[in-house]
Amino acid sequence: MHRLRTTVARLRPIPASRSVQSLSHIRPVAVGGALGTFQPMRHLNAPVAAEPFLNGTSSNYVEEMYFSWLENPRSVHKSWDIFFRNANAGAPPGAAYQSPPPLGGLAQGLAHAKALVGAQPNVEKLVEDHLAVQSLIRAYQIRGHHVAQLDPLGIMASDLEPTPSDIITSNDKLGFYGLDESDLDQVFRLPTTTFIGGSESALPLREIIRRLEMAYCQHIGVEFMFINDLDQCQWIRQKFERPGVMHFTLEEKRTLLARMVRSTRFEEFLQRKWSSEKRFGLEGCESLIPALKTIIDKSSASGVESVIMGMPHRGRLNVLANVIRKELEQIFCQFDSKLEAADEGSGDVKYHLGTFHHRLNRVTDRNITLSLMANPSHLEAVDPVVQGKTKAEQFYCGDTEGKRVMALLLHGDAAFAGQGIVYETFHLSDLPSYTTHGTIHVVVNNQIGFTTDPRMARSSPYPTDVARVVNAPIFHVNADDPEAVMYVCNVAAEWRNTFHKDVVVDLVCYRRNGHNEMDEPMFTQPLMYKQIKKQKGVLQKYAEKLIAEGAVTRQEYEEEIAKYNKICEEAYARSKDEKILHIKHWLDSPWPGFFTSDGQPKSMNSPSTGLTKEELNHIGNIASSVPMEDFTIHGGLSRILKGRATMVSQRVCDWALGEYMAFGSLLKEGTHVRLSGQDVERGTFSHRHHVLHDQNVDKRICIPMNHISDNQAPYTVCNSSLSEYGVLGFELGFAMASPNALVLWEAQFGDFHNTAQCIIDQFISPGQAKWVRQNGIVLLLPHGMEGMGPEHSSARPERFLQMCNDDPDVFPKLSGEDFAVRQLYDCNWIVVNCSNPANYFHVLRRQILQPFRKPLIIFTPKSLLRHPEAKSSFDEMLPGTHFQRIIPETGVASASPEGVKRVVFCTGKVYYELTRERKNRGMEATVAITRVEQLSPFPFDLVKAETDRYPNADLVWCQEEHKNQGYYDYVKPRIRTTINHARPVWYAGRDPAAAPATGNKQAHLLELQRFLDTAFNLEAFAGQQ
Ligand SMILES: Cc1ncc(C[n+]2csc(CCOP(=O)(O)OP(=O)(O)O)c2C)c(N)n1
Ligand SMILES: [Mg+2]
Repeated sequence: MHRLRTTVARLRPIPASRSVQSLSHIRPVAVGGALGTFQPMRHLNAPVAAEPFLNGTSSNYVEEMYFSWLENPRSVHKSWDIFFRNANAGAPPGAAYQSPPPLGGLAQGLAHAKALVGAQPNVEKLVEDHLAVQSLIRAYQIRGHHVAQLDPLGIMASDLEPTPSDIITSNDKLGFYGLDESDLDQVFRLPTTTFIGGSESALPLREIIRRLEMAYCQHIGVEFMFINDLDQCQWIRQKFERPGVMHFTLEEKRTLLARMVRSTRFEEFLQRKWSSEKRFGLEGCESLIPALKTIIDKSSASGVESVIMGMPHRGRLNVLANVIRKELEQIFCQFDSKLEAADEGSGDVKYHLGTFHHRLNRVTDRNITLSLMANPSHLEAVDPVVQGKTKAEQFYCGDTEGKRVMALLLHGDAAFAGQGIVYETFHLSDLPSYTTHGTIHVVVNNQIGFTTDPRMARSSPYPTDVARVVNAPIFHVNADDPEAVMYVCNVAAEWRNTFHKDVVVDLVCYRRNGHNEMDEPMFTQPLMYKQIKKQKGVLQKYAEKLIAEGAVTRQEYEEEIAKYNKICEEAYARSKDEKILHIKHWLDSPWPGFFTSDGQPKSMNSPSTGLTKEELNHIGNIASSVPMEDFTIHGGLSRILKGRATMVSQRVCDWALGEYMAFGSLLKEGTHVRLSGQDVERGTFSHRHHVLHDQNVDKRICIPMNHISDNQAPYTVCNSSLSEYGVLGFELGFAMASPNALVLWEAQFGDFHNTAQCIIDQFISPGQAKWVRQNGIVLLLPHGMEGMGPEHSSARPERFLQMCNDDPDVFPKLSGEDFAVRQLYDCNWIVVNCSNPANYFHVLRRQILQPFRKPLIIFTPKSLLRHPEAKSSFDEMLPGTHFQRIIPETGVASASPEGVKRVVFCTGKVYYELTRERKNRGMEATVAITRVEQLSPFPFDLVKAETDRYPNADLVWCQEEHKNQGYYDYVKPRIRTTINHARPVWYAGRDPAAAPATGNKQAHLLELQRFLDTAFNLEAFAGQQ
């Protein structure tokens, strides 16, 4: 391990260091053979010595006071508190003691104390020495991990900062505390903040140091003293300090060896059979397998029934084989390049696929489900997805404390330190709507990232420092000591089970080969790899240890190896029979009952998404009320609710009410709805107000949506942390767990989605193609050119449209009534821009009522939220109504289509600008305006109907976005294909630009007017080709 610097401040043992400071006569002494080391002389005139009352014989009493004070300053009398405080703060001689306030009964006790302390001459040394030993113990607890032997290669020292001076690596270091060798046999009372004594309450200094070394400086380095909770610190101390904690039964050792055999021999088998295939082997960190198995066993024993795992490439196949217990032949046949793909979709490489396995845990005899999530190459991107899926599983089984479902995340050292998503995910760990009640993180710390050394890859001492932000304990362990690994994994699992908080196991190991099996590591890490070549394998080392101990015979060991080789060979033979590669076998999140047995949708119908007027009224009334007694809402909100009530009585909806109708009805029908994102509870634009706050009682809230009906599904609406990558990933994971939930993530403004680009590009857009796994997540992306400047304007529709998989050049076969549903079924995601609340309502409901799941991208409005014309009548939401992929012209122009000179196609808010302009110009009869509400999959059939309807019109695409942005590049070729290239498709919109919008309001309005002029100037394109 290489460390650039250590940020932890040096702990000063207060009285001793004080005495060092106040001592000018330092003389060189030779201690423990360290000749010439400067040692402070024992200083008997330390501040405490000058206190007149400290000259008695009552050492026990003073000690008692002192230790009580250390534990809890309030447990001793104020006068002692002041005294110890002053002494610790370095009060000058004689000044530490202050007279106590005259306090009745206590005064008596003090008088007694004074009488006692007045009698002992060397009490000041005693106090000083105990303070020194206390500091020494604390130093080991804080910094023992600095000197622990964590690196199997033993090369970490090359980059280490000097060993901390307060850890006793040689006797001369005792001087730091004002102690010397003669103190080694002196017996010291142990403070309550250590457990090294076991049943002893006092130990000789020599033994104290030995036990501290055993606890903190062997193959385990415990980093935990930054945790602010005393109980948690005490818990960890006793787990590592108690003498004899690292004891394993014969059975445990033999199981551990068998697991090491599997882990090691699996990689060897792959290497033998496919020596030129990349597999990102685990060699150098084989103890990862027993580590994970230990965590799973221990968690299973404490009631965990489902473990959801995410991990990168390193050792993934091994984890699939030996932890998840994926059939070996399924893994081996992935290496056969001649296998045909059986499923739709493009598939993925073998070290990205996920899987799901339900089995009996043999150690605990309990059933357990293990799933490994599929993931892209993008390191750590899967972290929040795992969290979201874990949360969802907890939610569906009512596991409010994480006792039954848990997340287990694996990391590489370089990625853990380097990728910001790790930090973003940690910050979700304790948020009420996002916590999974503790994740166990395991870092495969092979001290390298591809070809890059840690000293070039991070600025923190450890790759795990990021975990400190959430007070997660970090257990560093030398991965060449499988028993130490097993021990920390047991403790990690117990920690999670006890405190339900995150914990990190840092497996310090090495990478025996290059980054993959084809890479030559000597190009870049010659010395490290010279050392690695000399390194005996961990299995061999451990087997020799157990054979020497008599825990296992050589013959038994060899039989274990032969047994596993046979298992592999047999599976290999079976894998040869596989002719077809079923990606379906690699599903990580099956949705039982949702599809037919062969994975098809149960129907190809999309039922009406309308509601009865009674339902609309009922939900509308809930949306306009405060369904809780004695609940005072803000006056402004009362007005908003009153406005909603008026709308309901007038049978119209604005945007917020349309959304309410969609969510409320789905909840009533038993579908869970979860809306997450920054400030979604109120809504960025203050239109939603799904959470009402009592103006008189702190934190008292009311969520009317949860008062729709008695047996409704629960509604979750949650303001998120300020992270897009983390939160969108989380919601995607949540949506994976079940198809029976409407899961929505809303961006504050649409353009902020790009900090979550990786989730969009790697999971949402291609997820089904790569992993045959559908997902119905909804992205709400506020979008619109409203003069707000280059940011906050564009949700970048062009990017989403560019990733749609429908062919611009092929006019689809329209046969069959289910064309629209089939089109949805075939697409990778759905992109819509609704121009009215009814259509928004329908598309949200369609998302659940359709017989399959696809991601849905919705560009949502800002100013339209309050636009008087952007309202819908209840009539547009009644039974029989449905989402309109296109809203055709219904005005004067449509009545006499032959007279129409131009059809303007558009989408979203610009429709209202176009209709206003048309009215101003009196062109209702000559210009038809058609709204394309579903951009993708492109409604070829309906666009054709529109273009056929207006044979004498020219065709214009109008958008408020710049020409190189927005929708133009997507719709133009598709409209052209629709009309068989018979007519041009003209453009009216902003000119191409680098930024999405101008920062100048004046320029914004000018641009708007200019493109509206173009849209309504029937001569604008005359003479153009
Ligand atoms: C986000 C991202 N950036 C870059 C890469 C390319 N890459 C693949 S593995 C790797 C090194 C990873 O090092 P580490 O996390 O220590 O894992 P190891 O391979 O050492 O197990 C890199 C840079 C990637 N996969 N993902
Ligand atoms: Mg690494």
